[in-house]
Amino acid sequence: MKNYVDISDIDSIETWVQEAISLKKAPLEFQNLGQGKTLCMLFFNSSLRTRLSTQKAAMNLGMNVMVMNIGSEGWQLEFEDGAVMDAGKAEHIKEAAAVVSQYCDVIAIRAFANLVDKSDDAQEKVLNGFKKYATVPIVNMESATAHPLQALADTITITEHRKVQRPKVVLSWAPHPKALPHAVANSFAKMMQRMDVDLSITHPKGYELDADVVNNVPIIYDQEEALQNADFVYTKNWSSYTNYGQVLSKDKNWTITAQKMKLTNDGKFMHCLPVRRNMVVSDDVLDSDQSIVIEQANNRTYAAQLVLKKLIS
Ligand code: AN0
Ligand code: CP
Repeated sequence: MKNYVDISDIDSIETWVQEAISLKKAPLEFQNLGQGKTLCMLFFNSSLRTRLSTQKAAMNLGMNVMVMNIGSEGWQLEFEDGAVMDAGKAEHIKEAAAVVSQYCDVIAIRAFANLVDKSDDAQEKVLNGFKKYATVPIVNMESATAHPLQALADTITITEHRKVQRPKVVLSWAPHPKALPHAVANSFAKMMQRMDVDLSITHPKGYELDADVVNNVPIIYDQEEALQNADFVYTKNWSSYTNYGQVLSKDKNWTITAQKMKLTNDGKFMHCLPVRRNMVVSDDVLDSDQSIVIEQANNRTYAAQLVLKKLIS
C-alpha cells in the first residue's frame, strides 16, 4: 500500500480488522518499528479524536510526530496548475508538498469539503495535490468525500460487538444545526458494503447520498421502520447532496431517542463524534449502555496504528 486515502486502499478488511485487534491487545509490540521515522500531521480543520489518536498511534510505533494547523497558521496554498499567483495565495502545492516531504516519512492531512461546489469537492484538490506532489506516503484524516480512518475504526468496533455473524446495521441521518460534510457517511456506507452485514440507510427525502456510494443499499424513508430489529444504529448528520451543502431539515423527529432504540434488537448506538446532545441523539441514549461511541473513539488509535505500521514497514 502506497497511501491510505480511501477504504479502497484496504486489500482485505477481515485481515486488517484482525490485525488491528491484535495491535489493541499489545499496542507496544512494534515500538521500535518507527525509530527515527517522523509523521507530519497537517490540519486545515478542527479535530480532537483524529489528531490525538493518530499521534498516539505513531507514538505507540516509536515514531516522532509533528503537527501543524496549516489552515490557520500556514501560507495560503494555490492548487491550480499554471496559476498566476498575483492575489492572496502565497505558495503552490507543488513546493509545499515537496518541502513537507523533506521533513517526514508520512504526511497525514485533514481537509474537509467546502460544501459550496460539488464538483470542486469531488476533485479532492488538497488531498490529491499532496498525493501528486509529495514524495512520501499520504494518509487521509478526513477529506472532502471520505474519512477512511473513521470507517476502519467503525468496522473494528462492529466486529468486536456483533452478536450474530450478519448483524443488521442502519445508517440513520439525524438533525444538526449546521451543514456537515458527507465524508463520514460515505466511507461508513462503502465499508459496510464490503462487510458481511445487512445494511440499510434512513433519511428524510432530499438527503440521498451520492448514488455511487449507495449502490443497491435499501433506502427507507420511515426511520422507525428502518430501526426495527437493528443490531447497530450508526447515526450521522449530513447536508443535502442533491441540493449541495444545503440544510433542508432540522426536524427533531429524527433525533435518536431511547424510545426509538426500543425498536431495535437491543441495538448498539454508534456515532463518530463530536455529537450534538439532544439534537442528534438524546442524553438517555448517549449515557446508556447501548452507546459504544467511546469504544469507537478508542479504536481510532488502532485503526491509525495499523495504517501507519503498514506504511512504514
Ligand atoms: C465533521 C463532519 O461531519 O464531517 C467531522 C466529523 C468527524 N463534523 C463536524 O464538523 C461537527
Ligand atoms: N471522529 C472524528 O474524526 O473526530 P475529530 O473531528 O474530533 O477528529
